[in-house]
Amino acid sequence: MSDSTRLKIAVQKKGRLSDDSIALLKAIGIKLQIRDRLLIAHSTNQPIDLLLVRDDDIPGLVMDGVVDMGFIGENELEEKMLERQSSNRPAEFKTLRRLDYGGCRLSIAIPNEMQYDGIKTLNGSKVATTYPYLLERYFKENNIDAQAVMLTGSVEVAPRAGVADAICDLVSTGATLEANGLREQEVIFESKAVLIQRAQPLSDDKQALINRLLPRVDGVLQAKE
Ligand code: PRT
Ligand code: ZN
Repeated sequence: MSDSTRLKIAVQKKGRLSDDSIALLKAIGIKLQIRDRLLIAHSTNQPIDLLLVRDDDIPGLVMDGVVDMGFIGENELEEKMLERQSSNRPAEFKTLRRLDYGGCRLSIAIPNEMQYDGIKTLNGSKVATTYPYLLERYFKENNIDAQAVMLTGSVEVAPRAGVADAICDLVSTGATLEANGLREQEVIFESKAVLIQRAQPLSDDKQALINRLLPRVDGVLQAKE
């Protein structure tokens, strides 16, 4: 059994958010011993345990109250929230802080040779994406009648493979789009990493610990400005 008195924080195990999230926890004075391949890491100086998981799992863990806090990209968080809302599953959380890393945008990109005359060009098209709920919301808001095609990987090759006409994927430098003969056309969502807390109330001790940690997070963010 896990110790329910210890604050549980979900962090991406391996990926773009891992190093910065763990560095932030260390910078606010949490000593951690992280051993490869283990799902859990205990702090040696605070009643805190880290749960090291895939980023896709973090919104659900927080929304189900399985962990108390999580570090996650807003793109993934918003997508999972829409997905859960559509099936009436718990989708609540509190955003504690927007962080200074993990920045990217979710954009629609089209093959270089494709004519583009505004978003209405997308009517009747298939758009490959890992974020169908965000994309469908965008279509709806803009009265576009297009189809989101779900792909969990290699989204950028979908037009060349004949699977879709366009793509909707995360962009940071734009190098991936360029390497695949695609050009960015519409930004549909801007994202950064955020620190979130579960919506369900915590014990007084846990909430007091979070309230002590947040000013330190602010201090670290300000020092980097
Ligand atoms: O294994 P796990 O599921 O945990 O990891 P993952 O592969 O799903 O996620 P990961 O580590 O790639 O990304 C985690 C989070 O980092 C994302 O959800 C975003 O919030 C954030 N982030 C920031 C990015 C990028 N920048 C980014 N550039 N996530 C992905 N990319 C990819 C993008 O999908 C595309 O393939 O990088 C490529 C584009 O980059 P540029 O620089 O060529 O434009
Ligand atoms: Zn993922």
